[in-house]
Amino acid sequence: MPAQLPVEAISTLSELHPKPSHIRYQYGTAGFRTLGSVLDSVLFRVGIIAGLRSKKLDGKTIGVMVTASHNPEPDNGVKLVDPRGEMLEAAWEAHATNLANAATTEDFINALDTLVRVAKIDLSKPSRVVYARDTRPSGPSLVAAFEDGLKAIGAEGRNAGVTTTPILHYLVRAINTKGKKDEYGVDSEEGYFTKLSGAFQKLVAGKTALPPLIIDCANGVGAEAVQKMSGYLGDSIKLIPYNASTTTPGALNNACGADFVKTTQKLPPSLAGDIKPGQRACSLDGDADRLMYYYLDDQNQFHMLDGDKISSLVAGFIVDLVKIAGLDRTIRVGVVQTAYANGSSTKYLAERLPVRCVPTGVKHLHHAAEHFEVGVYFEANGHGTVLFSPETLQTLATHEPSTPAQSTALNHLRNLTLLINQTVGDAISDLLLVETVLAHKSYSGAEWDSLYVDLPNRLVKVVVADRHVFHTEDAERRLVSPKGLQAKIDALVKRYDGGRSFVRPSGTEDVVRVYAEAMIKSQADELAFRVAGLVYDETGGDPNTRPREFL
Ligand code: 16G
Ligand code: MG
Repeated sequence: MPAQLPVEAISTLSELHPKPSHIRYQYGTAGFRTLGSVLDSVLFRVGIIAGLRSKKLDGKTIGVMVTASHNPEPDNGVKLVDPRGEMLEAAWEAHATNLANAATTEDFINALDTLVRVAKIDLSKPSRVVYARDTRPSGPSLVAAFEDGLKAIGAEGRNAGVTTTPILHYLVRAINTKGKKDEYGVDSEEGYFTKLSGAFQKLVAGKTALPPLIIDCANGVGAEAVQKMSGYLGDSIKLIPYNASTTTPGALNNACGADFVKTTQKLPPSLAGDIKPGQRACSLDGDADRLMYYYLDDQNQFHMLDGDKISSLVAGFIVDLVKIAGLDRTIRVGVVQTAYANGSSTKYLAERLPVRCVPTGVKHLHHAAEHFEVGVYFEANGHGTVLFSPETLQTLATHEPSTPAQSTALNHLRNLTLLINQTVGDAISDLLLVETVLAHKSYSGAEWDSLYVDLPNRLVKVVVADRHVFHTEDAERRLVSPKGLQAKIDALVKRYDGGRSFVRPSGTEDVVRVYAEAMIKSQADELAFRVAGLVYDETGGDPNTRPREFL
């Protein structure tokens, strides 16, 4: 008889983690995410789901990260990581949603039974799960609920403690490739720090010393990782962590962090006075998978260097190295962006290399980037990385350079494959990458910034009765429904010099987002608000409560 679900254990433990009756959960672009206080049952169930996913994949290790990234401190969340360190396969997102919403223990067990049958899971296989959490106060009790889930399904758990999302992704890949040809690194935090810092030191050896870098850690888990990384970097670069108060209540992501900088286009107030004209600094988000750079010019004016600027800097550098190494016929470097990419960045990049636009969300970018030999992907919000295809890694490992210049470029490329965390966007890996390029180019923040001039832009949220009536096409750049709305937007956009605007439902908040850009700031603002007005009216918004700025 085939192995059975341990129904008794699941049932007993499930009763300790009942689902609140009034909540509907959804496994969205960033996993399950909502108030930490209502996630207990979800975490318990995710423990079981992770165990089943591992069994389905022949006992490979699955990752689970407990975090709500840049959200406010009371929120929390959880996401699953597949064996290569990538996001959970889409079909299982639906399974996870379904299981999280089963009303009772009995319904939950029935849903598990169905999943085991439909997905043909062999329950006799082993199951292994590695998990970690960020610094949120709700973390420890949610992890305890999750561990009950592991116990219920009989999965072997490895607790990676408090660490960043990208380190957890690294661990998953390192564990699953251990002792294999494509071994990703030693499967420990130390392995991660050693791998990245070693590559960085080689890449910047002999270059002009880099100035110390102020890092706003969003009062999150990145602070601990930055401090640890500092110890491994020797004197190659000095990192100065700011906003490193991980235990101060309410401090996480509050008036600091990458999302604050990107959405307000301002310096975190806690840094004011400490960064000097000409100096650059950067912000991580609450789980250290996003990165925003910025600097003050000689007039003390703030300038932001976002994901698009990082992408342009990095892609240009890699294209040059590939060319110098004599590999430009075999290795095609491409860039993946979303509709939020600044129009100037797209223009700058498209003049130099292939550029693809995909819908918002890391998994879309990641998959599109895999189609290039070297795929550079960044969202404007600062999440991104660079992927080297297996064939490219092979080419880099075996290529015989014929000149000293080729040999140097080849070595740099090899070290880049080690420096870059290819599983997912990683703020710490990305900032070392940025510093590498700046060291090679001897660029200041201002010189980097001058690669192209950002078009002024504006992002507006519209609260609507039902955001699910909004459907998009063409990588979210056009609406297909509500019918007729896109034509109105088109007519409006035409009236603005350099105008571009698009509307999409958020995947993480109950709002519709409107983006607009134009040649001058006041026009970008006006266009965004006018389009927001169209959206508001279209969905039956009450004229008396129409926000005033929607003209
Ligand atoms: C999530 C996504 C991020 C995306 C954002 C958009 C992952 C890991 N994260 O944070 O890539 O930019 O959602 O949010 O995929 P929105 O749909 O609310 O605009
Ligand atoms: Mg994040």
